[in-house]
Amino acid sequence: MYTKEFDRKGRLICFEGIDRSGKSSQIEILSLYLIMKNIPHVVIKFPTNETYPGREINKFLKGEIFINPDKVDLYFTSDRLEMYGEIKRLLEEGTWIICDRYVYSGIAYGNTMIYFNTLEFGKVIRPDLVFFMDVQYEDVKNRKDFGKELYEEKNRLERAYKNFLKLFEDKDFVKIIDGRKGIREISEEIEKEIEGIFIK
Ligand code: T5A
Repeated sequence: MYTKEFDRKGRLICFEGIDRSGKSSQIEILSLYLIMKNIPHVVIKFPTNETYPGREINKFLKGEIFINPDKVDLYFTSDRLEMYGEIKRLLEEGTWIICDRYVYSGIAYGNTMIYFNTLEFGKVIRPDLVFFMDVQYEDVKNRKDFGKELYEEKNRLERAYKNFLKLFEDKDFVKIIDGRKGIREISEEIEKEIEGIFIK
């Protein structure tokens, strides 16, 4: 799945989980922590607003435009493909990248694995660490704004959750976080993990 290794001075840290699992809340806190530690970093939220497919997908998720279901995964994948070059450049120059979703969302939510296999295979930049926010549909269905987006629906989230578990089983670069804990408790766990591995 991954591209050839290159000389990276920065770190690539990704957050994954089902919708409303608390990724953005944690990334906001982590970003403040990295500022305190004087670590230059950039947050990238997939789908992005940096690329044409990313912008189209964001409109689609809000129900503003229609995209044929057969093409949706292709848009998600194309968005990432356009961003890998920039991610590599930033990592080489020493900037840390925090990703709100990554290729694993493409696989866990995906309808058409073939797009992933043919287009993204061999191009993904390997993350240094992935935090998986472990919460299920029942835990998030009453969180604020749940259900506003097209994909936030029971069957889809249950399927994505199971796929994430399968994908992350026995992966040493994945840290599973109990996302039912309080926001502050989780952020302390994340900071401890990052401090332990990357910050001397
Ligand atoms: N998708 C994405 C694909 O199908 N294929 C792909 O390749 C990719 C990249 C993206 C959708 O697209 C799909 C997956 C998604 O369905 P999105 O708008 O980017 O849609 O959705 P999310 O990434 O899920 O972003 P959300 O903002 O919805 O969720 P977050 O960031 O996980 O959650 P957050 O932090 O905003 O929190 C949600 C609410 O919960 C509260 C917060 O205060 C907030 O109100 N909260 C907590 N409450 C209790 N306990 C905690 N620990 C809490 N943490 C946060």
